[in-house]
Amino acid sequence: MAAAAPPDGLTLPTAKMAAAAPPDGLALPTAKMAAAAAAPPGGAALPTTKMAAAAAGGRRCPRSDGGRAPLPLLPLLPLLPLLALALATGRAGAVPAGGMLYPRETPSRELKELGGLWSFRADFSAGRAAGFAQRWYRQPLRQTGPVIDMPVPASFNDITQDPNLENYIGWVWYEKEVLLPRRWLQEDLNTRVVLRFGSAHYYSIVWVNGVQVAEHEGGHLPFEADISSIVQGSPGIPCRITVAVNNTLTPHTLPPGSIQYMNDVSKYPKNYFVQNIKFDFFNYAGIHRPVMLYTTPSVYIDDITVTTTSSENIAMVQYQVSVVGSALYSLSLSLRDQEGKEVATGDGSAGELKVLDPNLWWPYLMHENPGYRYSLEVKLQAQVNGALLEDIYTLPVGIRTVHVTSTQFLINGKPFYFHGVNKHEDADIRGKGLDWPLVMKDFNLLRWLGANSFRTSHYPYAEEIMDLCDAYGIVVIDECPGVGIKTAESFGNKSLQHHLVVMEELVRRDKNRPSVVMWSVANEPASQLPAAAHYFKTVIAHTKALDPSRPVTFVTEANNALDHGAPYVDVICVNSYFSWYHDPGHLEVIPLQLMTQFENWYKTYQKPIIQSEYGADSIPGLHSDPPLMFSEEYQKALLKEYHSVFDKKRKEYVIGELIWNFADFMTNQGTTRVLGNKKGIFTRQRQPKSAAFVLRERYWKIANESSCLPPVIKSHIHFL
Ligand code: BDP
Repeated sequence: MAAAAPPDGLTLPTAKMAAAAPPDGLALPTAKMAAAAAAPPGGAALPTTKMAAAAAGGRRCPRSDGGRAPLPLLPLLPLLPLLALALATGRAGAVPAGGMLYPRETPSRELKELGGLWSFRADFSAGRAAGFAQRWYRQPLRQTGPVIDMPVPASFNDITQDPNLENYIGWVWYEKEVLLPRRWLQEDLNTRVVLRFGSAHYYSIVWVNGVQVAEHEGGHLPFEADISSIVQGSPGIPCRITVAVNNTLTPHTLPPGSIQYMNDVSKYPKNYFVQNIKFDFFNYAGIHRPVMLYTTPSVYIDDITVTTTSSENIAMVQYQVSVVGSALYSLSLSLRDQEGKEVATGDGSAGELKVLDPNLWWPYLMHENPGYRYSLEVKLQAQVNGALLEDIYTLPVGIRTVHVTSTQFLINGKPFYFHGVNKHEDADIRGKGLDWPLVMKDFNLLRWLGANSFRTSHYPYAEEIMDLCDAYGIVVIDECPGVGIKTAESFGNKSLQHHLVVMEELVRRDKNRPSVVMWSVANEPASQLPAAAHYFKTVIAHTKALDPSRPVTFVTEANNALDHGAPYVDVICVNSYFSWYHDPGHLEVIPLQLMTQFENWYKTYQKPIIQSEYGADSIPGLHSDPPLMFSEEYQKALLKEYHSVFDKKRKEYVIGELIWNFADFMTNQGTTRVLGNKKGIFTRQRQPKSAAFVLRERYWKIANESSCLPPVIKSHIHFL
C-alpha cells in the first residue's frame, strides 16, 4: 500500500516528531518493564490518567463502550491483561505451560496458515499508548484510524519508505480477520482451536474478537493460545485477531537494551530518546514467523519428549508423552522407517522402543544418507461423554548420540569437526521474516560450501529452518537470545529469572531435534564481571537439568584468565578478531596470537575448543594487492592465516571453526558499518565473495579427510 505517501490521519511523524515521543510513553506492558524503560534521568513523570486522556483525545474514534467516559487505562495498563482475561470465558487463557509441539496436519488435526497481508498501524501517538487508551482491539483496526497492509511473516521496518517506521520503537498493531471452517466451530464436537505464533518481536499481546488470549515476552520463540471458547458457537462470524507488538528492549529483556533520554535542550528536541543496544544486528521487529490456527481434539497429546541411545546394532528410543484433557486415556506408539515399515511399537505415557540395525542420524558429509529420521506416530484414545476421541501426532525422530571428551566432540561415537558458519535471520526487505525462497537458497549455499554446521547466532531460528537442519544433517549449536549482556544490571536476578524462562522455552521447542547437538546460553557476555559466575552457573545448570542429553556452552570473547563463566561450560567457544579489531591490518600477528589463544584456553580448562567466530569485513568488488582491509583479498588472506593454525590444532583439541559470517547483514548505523556488517562470505543478496571459494575448497577437503566414508566428491552431489 501507499506507504510512501502516508494516508491522511495516520500522521506519520517526521524524524523529529518520532523522536519527540515522551519518554514515559513507551507504555510497556507491565509495570516493572515500564518503570525500567520509562524512568527518564530528568525525572519526567510516569504516565497519568490525564496524559492517557490527552493521548486518546486527539482522535475521533467510535467508542465501543456505549459512550461512557473512557476508563483511565494508562495507569491500569499493567492490569490490562488480567482485566481482559477476566472477560474471557472457558479455556481461553495465558500461554499454556505445557508442550509446544509444532502444528502438523494429522488425521485428527487440521491446520490453517494465516500468512499474507494483515492490517497494520504503528502507534505514533505521543506516549505510544493510544492503542490501549482507545482499545483498538475492541473493533476492527480500520475503524480506529488508517491502516496499511503489512506482510506476515516479515519485519515491518523495511516494508515502507518511511524512515520513522524503519526506526520505530513502541507498540505496533496487527490485525487479521479469518473465517473458520464450520466444523471447527460447533461446540459439541470436542474440538479445540489453537492460535499459534512462531515468533513476534519482542513483547506481544493477542486478542481474539476483543478478548485477550495471550501475552508473551520475548522474540524468536513460539507462543499459543486455546481460543475455542471465543470462536465456537458463532459459525459464519469472522474471527478477528488483533496483535500488539512492542520492540522496546530494557536491561532485563533478552537481548537487553536501554532507552536513553537526551536532555540537553541545546542539542536535542524535547523528550528525545534513542534505543541503545549492545549487539551488532538491526533490531528488526514485527510478526516474524508463521501464524497458524490448528485444531486438536479436546483431549490431546500436549507434548512428546524423545531421547536416543545406541550401541552396536541396537538403538533405544526413550519417550515420554503428556496428555491434557482427561486422566482416562490410552496411548500407543509406532515407529516407522523411511519406507514406512514399522520397526518398533510401544504403549503408555513413558517407555522405550528398541530398534534393531538402526539407521543412525548422521551429519551432512559424514554419511551418504545424512539426516535419517524415523516417524514416531503417537496415537491417543480417550472416552469423553461416551464418545471415543482420538488424537494422532507424528514426530520425526533421529537416532544419534552426542558425547564430549576433553579433546573431542563425538556424534555416534565418531569425532565430529564443526566446519561451518554463523548466520543471521536477515535479508533485504523482509528483515527477519521467514521467507521460503531465502531459506532454501541458504541451505543450498551451505551444502555448496561444504558446511556441516552452524550456530544460530544470536537467537533461536525459525522452526521451519530447524526442520531442514534435521532433514539435511546440518548440525546446530542452538543459541538463545542472550546477546549483548554487558552491564552489571543485566546480570541481576530479574534478568537471570527471565533467562531461565527463555531456556525453558527454547529447550521445550527444540529438545527433540537431532540436529541440535549443543545449547549456547549467550554470546560474548561481559563474563569477566564477577557477577557472571553465579549467573552462568545457574543458567547452565538449569539448562542441563532441562536437558541432560546435550552439552551446554556460551560463546566468550573474554580473556581465559578472567572469564567467570567458562568453568561451567562443556565446550569452550571463543571468538577472536586478530588483525581486525585488534592490530588492524597486521595479518602477520595472527599465527602467534591464535596459537597463544588456543594454548591458554586449553591449559586452563582441558576442554575442547571451537573457534566460534573469526572474520573480516569486505566490500564486494573492492580489490587490493597487497591486501588491505575491507578488500576481498584481505578477507581471504585473514581466513588463510587462521586456517593454518586451525590445521595444527585440530589434530589436538580444536573441534571446530565457524566463520563470521555466512552473509552480510543489517546493523544499526555507525561509523564502522557500511549499510551493515560486511563480514559475510556471501553478500546480503547471497552472491559469493572471493572468500567463499577459499572456504569451499577447505570445507570439502576437511570433509574428505575426516569422513568415515569413501571420499565424497562435490560433483556427485546432484544439487551442487
Ligand atoms: C562479534 C559479535 C558479532 C559481531 C561481530 C562483528 O559476536 O555479533 O557482528 O563481532 O563485529 O564480537 O562483526
